[in-house]
Amino acid sequence: RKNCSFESRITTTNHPLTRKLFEIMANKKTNLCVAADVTTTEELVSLADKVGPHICLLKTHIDILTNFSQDTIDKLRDLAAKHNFLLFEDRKFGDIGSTVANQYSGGAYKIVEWADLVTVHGLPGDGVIKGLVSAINGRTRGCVLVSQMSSSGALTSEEYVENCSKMAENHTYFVVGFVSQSSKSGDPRFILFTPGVRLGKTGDGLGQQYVTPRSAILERGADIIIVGRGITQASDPVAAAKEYREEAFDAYQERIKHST
Ligand code: UP6
Repeated sequence: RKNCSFESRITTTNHPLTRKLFEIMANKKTNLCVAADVTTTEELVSLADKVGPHICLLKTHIDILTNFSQDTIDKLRDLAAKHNFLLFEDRKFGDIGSTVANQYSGGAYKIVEWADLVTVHGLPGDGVIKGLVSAINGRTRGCVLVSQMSSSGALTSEEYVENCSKMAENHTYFVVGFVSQSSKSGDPRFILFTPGVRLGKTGDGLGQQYVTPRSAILERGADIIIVGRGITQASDPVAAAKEYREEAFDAYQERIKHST
């Protein structure tokens, strides 16, 4: 799977968002996802507009904003259309199906109304996926299963990772891929998203563990790198986004070249 180009993987799936993401990555020539972990709407919107040209995906933690409102969402959606990227809410749903259905569609954030993709833990079993799907109401949506975490001491064992792969195979109409540190599934339709990526640092003192973009892509099999503070806390976030984007796309090109 690692050997194939993003273009060639489009036809391996019927999932409209997987196809869309492969298309954006191939056309825009970027496999960078920025983790926009900032705490005000103004910072989030400004960051999204600035890094927009360099990303395929904007990952949010919408619940860390101090001033969330419908305006936040209107602006994010406008920017997603303007720069051609998808919105990815890192909610990490992890409860019974009935509860996640309410968390997805209701509350203050109404995530289902604006996020193309959301993250979900496989821990509860596949009722978590069925619960999310029950709340979609005809919208084009997808989820990414968090099968392995980047943090030190994570409880995501090999067996857990395997079981998440099986869960994904049973729900290909909704699952787009995995947030993981290694590629276990050989199925080319699944996209591997890898966080814990940063240049010049190995950790953050709170359990996060970092590898470089090259290592994530060439050694771990990442398709998309997720970069937060390496970009948001850089003195020049746009220059940093360009740097991560180039290093990640070069590594991807190297990977597909070696295989053909
Ligand atoms: N994230 C991880 N590791 C995981 C899953 N998700 O770091 O296993 C998320 C975090 C954060 C981002 O919630 O939003 O990816 C990483 O941010 P950083 O680059 O600033 O460490």
